[in-house]
Amino acid sequence: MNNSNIYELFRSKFPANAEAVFLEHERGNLFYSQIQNETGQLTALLKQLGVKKGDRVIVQVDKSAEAVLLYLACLRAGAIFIPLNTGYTAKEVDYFIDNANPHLIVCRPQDLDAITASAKALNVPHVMTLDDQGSGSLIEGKNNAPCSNDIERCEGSDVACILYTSGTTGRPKGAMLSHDNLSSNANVLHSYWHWEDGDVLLHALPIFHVHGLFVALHCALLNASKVIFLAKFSLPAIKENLPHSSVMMGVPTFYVRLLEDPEFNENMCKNMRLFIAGSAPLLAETFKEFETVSGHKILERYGMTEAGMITSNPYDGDRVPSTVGYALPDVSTRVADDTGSEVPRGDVGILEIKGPNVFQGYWCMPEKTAEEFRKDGFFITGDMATMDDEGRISIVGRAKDLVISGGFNVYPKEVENAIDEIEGVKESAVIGIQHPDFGEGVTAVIVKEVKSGITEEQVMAFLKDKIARFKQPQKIFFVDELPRNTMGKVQKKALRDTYHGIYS
Ligand code: MCA
Ligand code: AMP
Repeated sequence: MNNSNIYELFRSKFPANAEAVFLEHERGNLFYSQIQNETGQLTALLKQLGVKKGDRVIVQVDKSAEAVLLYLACLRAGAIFIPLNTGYTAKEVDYFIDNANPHLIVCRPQDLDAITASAKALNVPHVMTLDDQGSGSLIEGKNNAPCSNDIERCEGSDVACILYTSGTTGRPKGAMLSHDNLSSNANVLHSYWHWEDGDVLLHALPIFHVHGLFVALHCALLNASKVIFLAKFSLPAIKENLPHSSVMMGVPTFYVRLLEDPEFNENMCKNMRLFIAGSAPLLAETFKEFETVSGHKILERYGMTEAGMITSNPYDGDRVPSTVGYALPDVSTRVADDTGSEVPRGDVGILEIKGPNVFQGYWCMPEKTAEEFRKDGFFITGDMATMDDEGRISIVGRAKDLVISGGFNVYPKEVENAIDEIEGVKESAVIGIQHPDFGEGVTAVIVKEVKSGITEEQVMAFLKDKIARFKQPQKIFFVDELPRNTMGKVQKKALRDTYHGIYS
């Protein structure tokens, strides 16, 4: 019987050459030939700690080669890996710990006290640390552990990872992704984007979301490619490394920032084969300007946490700005009305999808899962789209109330709930307004209680420890009342029209 553990797939592609570099990072190189032993020791450590197949491991750490090894070791052990955005506050992390009920939490040393207190309160058996230099109690434990040869036997439908995504109710949901969800998507992207021998990936994304963790790293692993692994996006580091790279993946903000740099030029891209963008809409003007300056047409693709990648512009055919291309092989898509019936080609509807990439449901939330699937198995993405006669898809809006800032999702309800808790606030509405750098800027419109003298500074001070920095409003406006329709629902479109242009 085959083992569907995705680690087995990666292992089958490790190159024979002992000198082949996997991650080139700021402290040196991690070689492909080291992965099996390094993850073997981590797997043994996980077992010593009592982590069994299906147990959850929450990981909120800075980006490092060791963090990638920990991810691979969790896969190998059959544990369920749960990466968390390092921007989340202790209060937000408490929710995830409570919801996921992990056996182990790996955190940054500076968060150890807070996490230990939460772990104690929520009966989590183990907390370990890992810092951005690759040190911590996790690594000490690993160095003292034997090297396991095991790769846990998994069914394709076994859950490999849970990634939290917030919802319109403001309560984050854990999307369960199986080994088959991940491997089917990785195989498709590897071939769709024509990965070649010798490709080098420039990696500047965080590794706690689908884009940086799955799309980027899985493609590189399947190709046995070298990854230039930057701790974060920084223009000087990107400019220095672009000439030695052939593939880069980024959120639109990466491309906007590159274009603002007067030194960025075509020569820097001379070895580049492919620039890929996603996680948020890429403006047509960014696509065109980038082509003029670099000579490259950015390949835009579309996806979401619940399904990995769903559509892509073609590698060989036309890459058309403001479109996200075609459904990937094996993925079925339809643009539907609110009953799930397909609308005529060219009409706007909600994009629904089905395929081996689509997740297994939300962790411990069967009713939420049921709400988002049609009876025939199609998942309702909440994105508004059109499809032309050839099947080319454009994302034209969102039916869900969501703001995307620099590629990070912010659910207005979550921010509104936090603001509404503040004494002196009667109610609030949070909207996304076009922003030159982040795509959308989180913007709050607040109605004070009568006689309240609450200020912008007080609101920001209150939010500081409540919600992650990227969710906090970039601008706040106080108004006498919010615009409402006859049903009493806040008219966010009217608010977006009112504040349009405030960031330009
Ligand atoms: C940082 N800040 C932000 C953001 N990032 N504020 C709003 N939105 C953000 N995205 C805050 C910082 O905390 C800082 O606050 C201030 O903004 C300025 O920081 P700056 O140095 O300019 O930002 P940065 O650190 O350079 O980060 C910008 C970034 C980063 C490089 C665009 O946000 C990023 O790497 N985004 C990628 C997100 C991503 O991977 N998304 C994929 C999700 P202060 O000054 O107060 O300290 S997966 C997904 O969506 C689906 C599946 C898909 O299709 O891929
Ligand atoms: P997440 O929940 O972080 O996985 O974000 C997924 C959402 O990001 C999708 O539902 C879309 O709204 C948005 N998204 C991702 N890629 C694109 C794209 N290329 N164009 C427009 N929106 C996108």
